[in-house]
Amino acid sequence: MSPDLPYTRYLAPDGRSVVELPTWADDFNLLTRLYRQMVLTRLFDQKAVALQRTGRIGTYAPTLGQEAIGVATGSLMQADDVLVPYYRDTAVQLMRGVRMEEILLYWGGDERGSDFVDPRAVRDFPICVPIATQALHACGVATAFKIRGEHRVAVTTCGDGATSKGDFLEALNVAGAWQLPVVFVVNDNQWAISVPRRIQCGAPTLAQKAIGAGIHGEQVDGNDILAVCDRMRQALARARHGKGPVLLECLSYRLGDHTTADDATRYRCAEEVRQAWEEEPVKRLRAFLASQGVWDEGREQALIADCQAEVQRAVEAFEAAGVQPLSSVFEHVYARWPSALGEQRETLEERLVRRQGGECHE
Ligand SMILES: Cc1ncc(C[n+]2csc(CCOP(=O)(O)OP(=O)(O)O)c2C)c(N)n1
Ligand SMILES: [Mg+2]
Repeated sequence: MSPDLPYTRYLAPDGRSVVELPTWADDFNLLTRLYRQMVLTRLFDQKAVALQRTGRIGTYAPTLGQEAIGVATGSLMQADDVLVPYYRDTAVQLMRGVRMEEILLYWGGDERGSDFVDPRAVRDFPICVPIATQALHACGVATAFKIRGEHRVAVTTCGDGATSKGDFLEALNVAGAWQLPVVFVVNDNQWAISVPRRIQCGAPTLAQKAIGAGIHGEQVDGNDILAVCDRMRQALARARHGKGPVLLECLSYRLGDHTTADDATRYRCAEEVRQAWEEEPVKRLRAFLASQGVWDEGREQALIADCQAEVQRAVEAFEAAGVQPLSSVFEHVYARWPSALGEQRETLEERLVRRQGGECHE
């Protein structure tokens, strides 16, 4: 059964408006800034995949096709809100001020990549890989905001597959029971690795999972940044002003492989992917901006060159960071040292001393 939940779309895949646009959509400075950020995210994403292919970082989860969701979310959160992200969140992390070199360090297996420098991101959580557990962490953060009487929001993201997990449903439940200032952004990109959305869950929408928890849920076209911004703005305002949590299901498509360790051609057909490319978010906003006379090929080329230079600078900063000493594997794990770990560290130090040149990088 499908309850009558709202679904919002402003722009068709060709960039034409399908309903009257919100008034803020006249702000072309804002829209071109959002567009720049989407292009920057995509170029960075391509570079991250290339760095994995050449062995300079480990596994990476591409964000290709999810740029509108993350850029919209990041553009509307306030600096003192807290982001509790998952692993396909390059777009929103960049909006929060996480540096590209930090993202590369993280995927290169270096803890310094989760030690964000930018003040906007400093209280944000690191990427969460265990599926859906971050939804509960976000409820913990939101509970603290509520107890302290602060008008801040915890924003947490996850995929469609994550909504099948107990952790997600428990998080919705506690958010509803305690009316927490939390927004759940579900990136419904149609696939959970090789499992398609239609066999993940019997409900016609994922947004309706909110109903059982007594919270507000709705769907939005996740390829339409105007729609995501509009609904995200409402969701944040609602949560911030004590009116309860929101589940925003953003319908999108994972255009890339699940991660660089995956080959999606083994389980989904080329025609489906070709159709999904017709809907993709970057082209859609570009077509809208062009139709309004504020974008053209010259601006596009200049933007790409500018973003590529920014990505290149980040790659250089990443490479200049060097490799951490081996002993760093012991750091930041325990406040008080378990004795077994102390022995392991001593053994490592002895071995390093025995090797010529002292500290080595294996
Ligand atoms: C607790 C847990 N179980 C299983 C996995 C393995 N795993 C990694 S990604 C993934 C699929 C997640 O799909 P979805 O939630 O739709 O997010 P997407 O990757 O599509 O963005 C699974 C099962 C994991 N990381 N954590
Ligand atoms: Mg998915």
